[in-house]
Amino acid sequence: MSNLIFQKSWNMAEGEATPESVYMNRRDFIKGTSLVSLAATASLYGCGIGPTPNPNAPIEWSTNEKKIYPVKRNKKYVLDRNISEEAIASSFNNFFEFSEFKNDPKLHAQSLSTRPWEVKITGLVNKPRSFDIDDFYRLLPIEERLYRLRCVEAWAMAVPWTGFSLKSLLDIVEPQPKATHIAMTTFYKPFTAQGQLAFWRPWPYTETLTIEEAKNELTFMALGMYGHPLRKQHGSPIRMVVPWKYGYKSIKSIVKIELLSHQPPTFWNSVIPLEYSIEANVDPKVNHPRWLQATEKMIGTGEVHKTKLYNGYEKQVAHLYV
Ligand SMILES: Nc1nc2c(c(=O)[nH]1)N[C@H]1C(S)=C(S)[C@@H](COP(=O)(O)O)O[C@H]1N2
Ligand SMILES: [Mo]
Repeated sequence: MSNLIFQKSWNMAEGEATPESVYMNRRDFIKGTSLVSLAATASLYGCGIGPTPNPNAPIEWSTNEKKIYPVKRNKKYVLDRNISEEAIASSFNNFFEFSEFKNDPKLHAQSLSTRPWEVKITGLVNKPRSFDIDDFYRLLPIEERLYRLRCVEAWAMAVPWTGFSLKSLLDIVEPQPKATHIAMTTFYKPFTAQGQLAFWRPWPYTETLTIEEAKNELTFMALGMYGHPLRKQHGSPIRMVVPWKYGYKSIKSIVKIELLSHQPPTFWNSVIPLEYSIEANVDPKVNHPRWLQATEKMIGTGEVHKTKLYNGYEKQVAHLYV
């Protein structure tokens, strides 16, 4: 990573570089820092917290991945702006399991082991089962899609994702008619992902969609990005991408998908409900208490665009909200 790129990604207005959450009371802060420094000390003394991560770690390709790339692009999904530079997208990340600062996950996430990796699908389905991550390459139609991703912090990127529609996976497990919501869960490994030592937060990270949202053609499960398997900072080996909702809905490094007959609690909504709604549809008219939503800034170029309702995906999703 050249210094130039590194600096560029940090040349953003202060508000944009503020971590997703700055709310923590003083007592929590003191408890938290002592626990985190305990972990830091433990790692200094080599207490099994893992090897020093290498930010330039090469992407590890499994046999199935080598077989499938390059993946054909689905021409249906077009962008109204240039694709963001990969070096920028992969060094400016929200991944609170590893850090609250956007330039750290590219370093710390490298210590996450992503093989073997199981994704368990449970709850109100006729055929509950566990998938090995490499099963997805064999069982599902894999394609590339260009999508815009819009963070609630008013920055955006435009990227090529490789993966499959969530609907194609749900069709295999057969949701029961009673299922109204899906709940998705990220791994819980506090000694690898030291952000999870922040015990005042409701780890593991969770997100939800209604079953109709989950089955929408746009809801995508990404295994890769920029023509290769996901880098760890982007949520390797599998993450969701919901392009008409704020980025926090696009949960990374998923280990469980559960079909439910109620709306489950979610990570950010439990932390600060007034700032992070469960629905989280991109809407230029609804301001976040800390970020005006009328415009958005592209990472890397700093280009400013007007925010579009449903992030410009109105045609595909507006019918879900009438
Ligand atoms: N497990 C997990 N998933 C997560 C997050 C996180 O902290 N943990 N951050 C979210 C937020 S706020 C955004 S904007 C996107 C960022 O994705 P990117 O780093 O690939 O750009 O991931 C989302 N998914
Ligand atoms: Mo975000």
